[in-house]
Amino acid sequence: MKVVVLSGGVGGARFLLGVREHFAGTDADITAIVNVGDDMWLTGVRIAPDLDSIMYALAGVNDTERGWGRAGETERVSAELRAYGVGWPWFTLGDLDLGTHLTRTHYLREGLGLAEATRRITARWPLGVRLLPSTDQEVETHVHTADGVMHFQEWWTRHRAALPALEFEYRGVVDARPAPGVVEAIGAADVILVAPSNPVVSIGPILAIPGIRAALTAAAAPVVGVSPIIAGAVVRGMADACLTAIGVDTSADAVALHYGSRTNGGLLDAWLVDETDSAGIPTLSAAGIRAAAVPLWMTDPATTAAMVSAALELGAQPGS
Ligand code: FO1
Repeated sequence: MKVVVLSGGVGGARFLLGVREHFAGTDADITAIVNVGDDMWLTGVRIAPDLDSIMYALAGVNDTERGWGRAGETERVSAELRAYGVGWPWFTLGDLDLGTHLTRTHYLREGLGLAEATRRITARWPLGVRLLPSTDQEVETHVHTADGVMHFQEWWTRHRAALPALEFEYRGVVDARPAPGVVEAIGAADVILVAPSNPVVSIGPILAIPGIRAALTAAAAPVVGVSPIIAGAVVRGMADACLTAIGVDTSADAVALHYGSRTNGGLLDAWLVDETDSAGIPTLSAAGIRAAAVPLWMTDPATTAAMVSAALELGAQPGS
């Protein structure tokens, strides 16, 4: 079975742990198409937070308490960079993490694309999931606020998404193309899952890459999304600040309607919501999105695997 997952970083990583768990012991081929909108150049290195969050989580070397970066991390280089006054004082590059950024930068400087650099970097660990960046081009999310325009990382980590966002701009997207393997993976998939990642700054920049939406629309496989919103609140992160900015309510139904039904040129065939959000199912059905409700808390890989199993069942049902 060929499984494609559209994914952001931390939430996507948890979801992918469940996908891998669900298919453990089978010959399933799992590909994650990962957001690059959070990526940036800083102190001479290329940082790809979502690719790295997923790689570290699947490799079991992530810092589960802090939610990002490597476990057992030290910050000696970062302290030196601060002493020199370079980089962002509010953005810490751990020493182990810097090893990843240096390796990536080395490959990019040799002329490889991000997809090939990622293939070589991830070969270090038996992840059980192939990680594909959505694009090899540099597409970076910038946030327009009343205080000016800034890179997504500055808005997110320095301002904790507290500055009201007026607009999200996926800078560079018009010239971007899907990374090698992305369109092929979508076309060959038996099922396409949309992780419960931030719809605006994680899934949004993937869908905005010219060619990806068309590939999803044309795919033979069902597209099943999992709600990142439970009972009107974000499961993690600050997605509500992003949804408000684009005029979408923080509710499971509103996010599904924002993605839209494939029957009307949108993204989804089906949408999995939490049990507490089951009241919205008839509205979604009326909009051409088949929906079901199950517990959506991704407390551990086994619980998440049960959720993945429900998403696959929903995807396999005949169309609405
Ligand atoms: N998040 C923080 O809140 N503070 C940091 O200093 C920080 C550093 C950092 C370095 C590398 C990396 O891959 C991620 C890092 N993150 C940090 C997490 C990141 O800013 C965001 O959580 C994601 O980009 C949003 O998904």
